[in-house]
Amino acid sequence: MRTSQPKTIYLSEYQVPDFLVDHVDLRFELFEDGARVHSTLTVRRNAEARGRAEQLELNGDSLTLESVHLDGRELQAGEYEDRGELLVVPAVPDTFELQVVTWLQPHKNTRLEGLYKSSGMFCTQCEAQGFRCITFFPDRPDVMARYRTRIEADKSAYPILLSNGNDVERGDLDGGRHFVTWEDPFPKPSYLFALVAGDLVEQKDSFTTMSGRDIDLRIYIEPRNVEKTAHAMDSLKRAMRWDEEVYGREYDLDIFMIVAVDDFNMGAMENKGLNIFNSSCVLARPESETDMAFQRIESIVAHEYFHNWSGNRVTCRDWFQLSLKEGFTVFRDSQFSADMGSPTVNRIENATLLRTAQFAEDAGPMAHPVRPSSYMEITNFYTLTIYEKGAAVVRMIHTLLGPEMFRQGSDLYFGRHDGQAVTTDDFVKAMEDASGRDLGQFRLWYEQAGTPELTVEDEYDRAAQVYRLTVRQSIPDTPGQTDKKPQHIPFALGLLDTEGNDIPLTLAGESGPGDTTRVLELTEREHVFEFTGVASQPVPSLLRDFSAPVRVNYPWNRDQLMFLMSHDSDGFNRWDAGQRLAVDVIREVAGHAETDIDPRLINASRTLLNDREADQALVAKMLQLPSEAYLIELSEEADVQTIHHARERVLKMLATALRDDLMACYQRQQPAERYQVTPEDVASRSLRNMTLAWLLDLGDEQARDMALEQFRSATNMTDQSGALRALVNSPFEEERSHALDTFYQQWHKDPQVVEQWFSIQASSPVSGDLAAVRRLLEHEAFDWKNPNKIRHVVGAFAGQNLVHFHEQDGSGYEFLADTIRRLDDSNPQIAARLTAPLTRWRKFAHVYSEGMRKALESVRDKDGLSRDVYEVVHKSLA
Ligand code: 0A1
Ligand code: ZN
Repeated sequence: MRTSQPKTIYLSEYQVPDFLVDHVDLRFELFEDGARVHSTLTVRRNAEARGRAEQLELNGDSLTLESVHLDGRELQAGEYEDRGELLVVPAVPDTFELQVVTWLQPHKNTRLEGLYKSSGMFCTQCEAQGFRCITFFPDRPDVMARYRTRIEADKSAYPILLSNGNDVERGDLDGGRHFVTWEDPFPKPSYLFALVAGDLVEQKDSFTTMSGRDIDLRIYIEPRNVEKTAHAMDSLKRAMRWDEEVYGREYDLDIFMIVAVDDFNMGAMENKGLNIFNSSCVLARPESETDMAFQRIESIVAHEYFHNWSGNRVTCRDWFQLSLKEGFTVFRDSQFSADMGSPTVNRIENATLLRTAQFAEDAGPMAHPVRPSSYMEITNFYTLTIYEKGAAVVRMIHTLLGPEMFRQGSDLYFGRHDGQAVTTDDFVKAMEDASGRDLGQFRLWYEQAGTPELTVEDEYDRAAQVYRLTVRQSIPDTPGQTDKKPQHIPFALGLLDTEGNDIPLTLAGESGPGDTTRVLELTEREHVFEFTGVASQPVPSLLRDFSAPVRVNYPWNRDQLMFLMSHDSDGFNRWDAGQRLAVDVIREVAGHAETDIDPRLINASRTLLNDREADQALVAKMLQLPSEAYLIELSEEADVQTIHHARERVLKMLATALRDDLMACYQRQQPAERYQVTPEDVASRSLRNMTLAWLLDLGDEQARDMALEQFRSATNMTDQSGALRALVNSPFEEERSHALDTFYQQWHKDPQVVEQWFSIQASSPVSGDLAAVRRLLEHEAFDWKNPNKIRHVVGAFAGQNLVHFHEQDGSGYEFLADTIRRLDDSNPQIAARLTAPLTRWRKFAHVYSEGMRKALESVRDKDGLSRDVYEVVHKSLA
């Protein structure tokens, strides 16, 4: 544990590895009180690094070293040095075999990195640097090796033994033990290694690839979850087909396995041929999981599967290149989700995540480029910037090149770099080489942090029929970066005429009318675009389909926003216009208790509620008011209480004015005969739950009875939990606690549903105050060792229940700081992630920021702070 400042690692100091490993032979002896790992590495000096190091250095973390052999001879003390985080063998030949035996204690591993136990089963998590918790190894992604893994364990307690690749041998051993040997023919970095041993049930299916190979598909779960695998299996098959059709990528091994585990730090992990999933990201059935869970599972199953090419076959040279695999893979999974569901809704959801949370990260003390240039603890860099902004950057390349050229670029990338560990620059280079486009300036998206801001002005010359748009870009300073260069931004736009129709766009100097949506390319600090032949003053529809991850400032008035809401041919901008209108109205009433809300917002909402022709999925999105988090993001010095109350008041006034329309809309959304996750059905359930929530917020007694009835008669979790949430957030105390009890009694055996039950309470602005949250921590179902439980109580409180977390007495901040200090010892990754809400302290008005800063300081002052939390806290206070 920490006594000194952790080391910062710099991209500029990257050097090729001194030694390469061609083959790794592992033998795991698994016991109840520990595990012995025998590792045999076939090592050679790297020709590219010749002349550098004499000595071999292998990474290790929390290992007990039992023995070291070099080419069959046991090394004596003095012939090697165990420095804890490094095993050093001073003099080694150019090629040799190194055998290392280590002893681990998986049952005591609460960090959930390396080899650990989750509900009785052994499992591993090696990304980013967990393999060094298993054995000494050059634990860096540019060392790629072939692995052979033999697992030995008690046969009755651990009948299923899994690792990467194909199983090549199995048999019984003395003492009721057995073994299975796995061989992975594809060279891989150590972070993709995986092992699972447990008493698991296997669900099987198969997939025939485009070249006619039959692939065995298997999902492994605990027996209680047998009913919950169908959706993941279907999603997997859809993803496999889609990757063939859209990217020409075929699966390469004969078997593809997924394992569900309850204790997992993240969502899921793409280990070669053996993906390991957090149960909540893979298991679902309609009765117990919501539409959101179904959609999340489809996209995460696809995400992990897509990594087989974007990440595994072509991997990262070093961890600064993390977005090479993550940005590209998120882009791929979001294309997939758009193809499977509603593209517009998908775009809205992606953009919301970016604009709310990634923009906030990019404006805070942890801001970093898509390709960072330094870090202390790499697990802190699994961020929205690496994932979501990284995906937005790939999307912009797609927009600039067009789908055909982009596909040629991706073919070239996969073909050129198959089996290699490469950089984001190699990715961009392949796109350039395939398309002939110069992406030189575009590369700044990888190097510069911060969200570009576009300020747009316009001018209409009626006599000349010319419409002139001036677009200026600026990029705010971020830690360590000032005076940024302008970036290359694809800026899609359209112009609407007075009827609301798209105007064909002709730029000065062009002949003939062009398309109605044009992608203008911004490369300078300022551009002036002149559109000719514009017969009347148009309304601009800017940044269509959110064509770049930027902020846009343009002074639309409310009538123009209403006009865009009902006429824009771009669904995303119809939604965005509604959001801008709502933001404007909420801001107007903020702090002014006597101000009425603009009737135009009421009318717009009424039109939406009664519009049965429009795409209901879009309608459901458009009716949702901007979140508190987004409103905070938009403010200069956020006053959380004022924002919360203003938003609440607008919601109440809307609900009051629209009561009858809400009732009618609710009644129209009759539950479907059969549960399906189609965009239409999801929209209908979402409208039903939203209208119910609005009505209950009013304290409407008829709505209360409707909610109770929905709660009782629901045949799927979306409806049941929707009713529960509405009751929990209503003023009806008795019904609320009765529904909560009933729900818990019904579902207490299902940990995933209990997580929902926790988060509905912890995130409730009505009943989820700090005292209530503390009671949840005492509940029998709460478990400090399970990251999901922590996320659904503490994470939900600090991340979603803003009005209670930001109590002005600072109690919410102190509570979070206590929690972080407590978790810092047992699970530093989770502790560091929980710190995020405090890091933005400078964004808040003084009454809040002081308390947040103090809470951070109290974490900083803890003895033996982990490297994970150290980095976040020190950077936030700097
Ligand atoms: N690569 C995984 C996410 C992941 C990252 C780190 C982990 O442990 C520290 C676990 C999973 C993905 O993108 O899905
Ligand atoms: Zn990923």
